Amino acid sequence: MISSTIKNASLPCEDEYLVVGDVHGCVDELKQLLRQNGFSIDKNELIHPSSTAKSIILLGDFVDKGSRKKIGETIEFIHKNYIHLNQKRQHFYLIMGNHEIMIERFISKDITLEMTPKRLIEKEKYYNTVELLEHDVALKEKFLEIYSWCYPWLKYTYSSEFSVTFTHAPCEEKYLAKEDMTSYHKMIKSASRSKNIGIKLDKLLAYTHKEAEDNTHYHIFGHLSQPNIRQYKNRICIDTSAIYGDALSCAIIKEESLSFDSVAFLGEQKPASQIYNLLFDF
Ligand SMILES: [Mn+2]
Repeated sequence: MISSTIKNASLPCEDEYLVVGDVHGCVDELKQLLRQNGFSIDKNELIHPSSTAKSIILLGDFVDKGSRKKIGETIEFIHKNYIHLNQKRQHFYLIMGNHEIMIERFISKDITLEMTPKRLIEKEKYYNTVELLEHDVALKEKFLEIYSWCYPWLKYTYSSEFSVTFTHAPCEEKYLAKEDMTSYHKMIKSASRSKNIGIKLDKLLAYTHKEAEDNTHYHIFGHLSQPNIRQYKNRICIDTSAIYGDALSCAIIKEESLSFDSVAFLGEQKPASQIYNLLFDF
């Protein structure tokens, strides 16, 4: 279960934010994306920003789908840099994804997670981090710490005209940036695509376009593995399917400006495969 402790989710607006979509073990692409946006990485894998006003947000789903080696490296990289970058004040933020939630439930032996044969197949097919953590106690401890650091949502408010809310998954407006457990779950996972195969995302998640507005109060999310950044009015998906061989993307927020950048899949591991279900395809 997600911690019910309410964390202050307001981001200081004097900082500039690099907001990265679903990493899924693509740690090399993450490092490259950081390097191309004003961060250097030293021989100990520590991140150094070019200015103290630069912060990083990862939108969740850091793990699973990638190779065991790369998932391990991703956990190590996030863990050490979370501690390193947040020594004086917070510069590195993590948002909870549905994969982090499920892995925590598996490894903490959540009794509400029944180990049916179907569940064991799911574990192998979708949650390959679990097996890795079951065989590496130190890495499991690091993962659990990372898990405890995750926010269900974050919000950047620059002015009455410009704000950006960040969550892992898209969700209905009524759940966005709310503090109850139902809203937490809605911000972390939207309706399952694997249980709704053949249904177009724009039908399955119709609220993403129906509730979209023509203003600069943005909602940026990941989770939906798209072939490129998808935007409709103030709703933006930045999960550009790095682990499926496409790219790792980020949004860059500075004062009232919003821009994007990407790094193509580097081929350091075998890509996963999927059939794309396009968002905002009308
Ligand atoms: Mn996800």
